[in-house]
Amino acid sequence: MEDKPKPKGKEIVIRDVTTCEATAQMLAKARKDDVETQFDRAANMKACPIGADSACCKHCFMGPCRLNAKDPYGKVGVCGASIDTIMARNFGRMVATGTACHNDHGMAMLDLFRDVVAGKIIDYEIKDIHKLEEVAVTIGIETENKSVKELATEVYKELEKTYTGVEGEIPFAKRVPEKTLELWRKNDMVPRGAMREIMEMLSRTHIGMDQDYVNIMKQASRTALVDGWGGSMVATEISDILYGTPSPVAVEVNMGVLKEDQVNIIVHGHEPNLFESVLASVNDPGLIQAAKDAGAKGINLVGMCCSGAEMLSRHGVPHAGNFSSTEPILVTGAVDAMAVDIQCIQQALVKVAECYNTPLITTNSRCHIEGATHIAFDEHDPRTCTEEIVIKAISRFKNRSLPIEIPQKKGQGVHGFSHEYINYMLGGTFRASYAPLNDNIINGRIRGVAGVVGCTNPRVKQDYVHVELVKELIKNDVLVVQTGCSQVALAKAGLTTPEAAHLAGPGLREVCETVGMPPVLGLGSCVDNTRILIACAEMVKTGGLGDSIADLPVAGAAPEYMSEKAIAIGQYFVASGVFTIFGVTFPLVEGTKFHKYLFEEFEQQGFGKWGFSRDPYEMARLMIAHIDKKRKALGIDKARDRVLMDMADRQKLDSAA
Ligand code: XCC
Ligand code: SF4
Repeated sequence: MEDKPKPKGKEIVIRDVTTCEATAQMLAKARKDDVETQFDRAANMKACPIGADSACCKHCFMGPCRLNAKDPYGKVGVCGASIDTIMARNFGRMVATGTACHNDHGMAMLDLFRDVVAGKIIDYEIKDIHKLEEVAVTIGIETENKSVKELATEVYKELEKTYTGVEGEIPFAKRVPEKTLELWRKNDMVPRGAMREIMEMLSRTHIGMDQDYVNIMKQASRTALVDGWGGSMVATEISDILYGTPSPVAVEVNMGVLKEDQVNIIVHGHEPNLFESVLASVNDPGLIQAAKDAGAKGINLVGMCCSGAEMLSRHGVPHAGNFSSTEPILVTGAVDAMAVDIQCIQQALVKVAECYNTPLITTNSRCHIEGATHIAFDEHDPRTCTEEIVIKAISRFKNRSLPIEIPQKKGQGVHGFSHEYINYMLGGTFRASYAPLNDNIINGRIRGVAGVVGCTNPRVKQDYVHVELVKELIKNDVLVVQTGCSQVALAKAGLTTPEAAHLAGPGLREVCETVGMPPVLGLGSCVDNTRILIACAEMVKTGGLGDSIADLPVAGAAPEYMSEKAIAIGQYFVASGVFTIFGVTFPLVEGTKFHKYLFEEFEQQGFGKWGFSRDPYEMARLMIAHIDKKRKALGIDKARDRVLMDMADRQKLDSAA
């Protein structure tokens, strides 16, 4: 094959680039097959050092200008822009792009919802009326004596303001704890509407506009907040209303979920709409028969990345792996079709898929890829597209000619912990509430809560930082909540099982064993990070842990992030009051005013703050230190000391015996 993406240049040492055994096995096969992946490209593409420091600006053509990270204040851009202005503008634009992606996704969900409610779409329906009512109540809509259609129409109209609002506050601002909201109001940071905030962010970063990094970051925060408390939250809530709120379900993960004797279809991307419809198609008796006629035992539907994480949480659909495994899985030769929608779809998939005769099918009008097969997906007639996908996969199965190698790696875990479910889990159906969680934090059995989320990135060893960080946190009695590719890393490592409680510290273990829950709770995709925000708001509301999100003993991390969406998520957590630490690299020059602002001064103003480390143990140490600082401020550090002393006493007794 002429176009084969042959690995060029430096050869990778496979065990240095991933701890995922299935991915490692496929990287070895890829080498044999002469096929290149992101790991090879990363090894041979030195990251641009100036870009990595965010020390360059190409916002106008008097430049592009590049400053010197070693002497950041030694010069300015042609227009006079300082290093702090340049870094803040770049940061603001990253937040705007990430926020745009999540809002674009949320808006697509809302479009679908509107047409379902209006009866223009019949392939989807409102599945979770209880959730619809709950959402209505939180945004101030009366639910009494209204039909589902009336209520849904009102909810739609109100939530639409998340995107189109030009003044006032976005609807879900009503969910924000009063004191946190007051702080935003004081700082002019309450989002009005996503389109407005993203537009203003882009405008303010144009040449000759906002040139004060503090003021630029105010708008960056407002833009990020319209992601977390806006578009992403709408995406999560509407998906729950249409497809059902997740509840715990046992699911298989890793490449071993592929089946040699079945037609394997992978769906990869972010919007659940495509995936839900493919799920309906693979259960179509006619198509199942067609698969059997082609010699297959059946059709095996598998997810990857974020829409995969949603389907795993909602319906127990098996999940084959995270972002960095999307090329390696094609190397199995067992994938009969990969259908993608939007976000995190690497262009390189086209060539790898070609090497193994796998149809790579784009479906969304916003994401075509040169060389891929495009089959347009339309929610008004979804099955036309998804049936064609299945037919293409069956035909590929029938004509399989290359050897197949499926890594026999498969693990089971429990996923699907919505923020609602946390109520029941700890409180029981009898007294569903967050009080037991708060109590266990106050009495010190649970030291605090950490969100560990985000991507994988070939610049660091795949899954390694996620897994080591989470292990370290639970060992220290920190309950971990997860989403996205990070959740899949931990699922593959076996930490999303109740049995993993034995890896937790004594306090957390006791809670997990009593309730029968894993010490690591998977909440779904990246837009479902909003479940963490809501859980934080519930913890504040329940009482005993301060009166703003910034008071909570919680912390967040995206240890292997790669996308601008992750930057937007990080900023909305920071602006909401959470200490958030990133790995890999951080786009700024250390020792500058901007650096100090993000890493220290934000917190002094009552927000959260940013942190950075590449080392999982150092990350854990910083997160735990922060949690302990918050415990101390709340005056609950004593309770925790007592627990520790009890343990120490017990050990003393043990050794004396
Ligand atoms: Fe993409 Fe969402 Fe990152 Fe994974 S975690 S690499 S953004 S798929 Ni969302
Ligand atoms: Fe250079 Fe200023 Fe133009 Fe940026 S905006 S490229 S710093 S002149």
